[in-house]
Amino acid sequence: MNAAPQNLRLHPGDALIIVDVQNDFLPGGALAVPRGDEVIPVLNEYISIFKDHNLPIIATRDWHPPNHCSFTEHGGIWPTHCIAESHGAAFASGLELPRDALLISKGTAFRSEAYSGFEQTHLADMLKEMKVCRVFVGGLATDYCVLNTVKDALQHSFEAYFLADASRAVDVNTGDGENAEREMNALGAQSVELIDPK
Ligand code: VGL
Ligand code: ZN
Repeated sequence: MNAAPQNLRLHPGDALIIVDVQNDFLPGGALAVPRGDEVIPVLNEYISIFKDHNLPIIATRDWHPPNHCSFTEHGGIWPTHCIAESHGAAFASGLELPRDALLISKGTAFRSEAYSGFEQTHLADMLKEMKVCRVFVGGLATDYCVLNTVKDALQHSFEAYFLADASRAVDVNTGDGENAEREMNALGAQSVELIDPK
């Protein structure tokens, strides 16, 4: 239970970033990620580990206006999803986010897509202010918001780890998830898993 991710000793300067674990991305949701619900118990384990180490926990959420440019009816490629304040945009009820988790809303401007938690948000400044050096990123979906959040973390000079057991891919095309993981690894983000997942 209290195992750190795979041979890594967590220390001050580490932070957990949970990406878009929202109803619309779960099975039955508007933009369901296959087996997306499987990340919840695993992320709850990561949450409890980071909490035990007194390390910051950040949760990003897709938080779109009703006319967002990513929606098919407005010229985008996705079904309408994660409208700010809607049930679909709420965090999965089983996700045990601590009260002091830091929330990052993204994709809030109708004109621009924002897959990454760093895009048009204060996430980078926030992390630097907290003296964070390493980020551990997992959630939904591997091939979009997790991938882009990891890439931006590296761009901002954070060390980034991909929580492989706590992420699932949309897989619009077969292999998208695997390719995304390969891309993250090639850019320098190591994949990690819990030592003893439930
Ligand atoms: C996402 C597609 C559209 C994600 C968000 O969270 O990965 N994917 N909006
Ligand atoms: Zn979106």
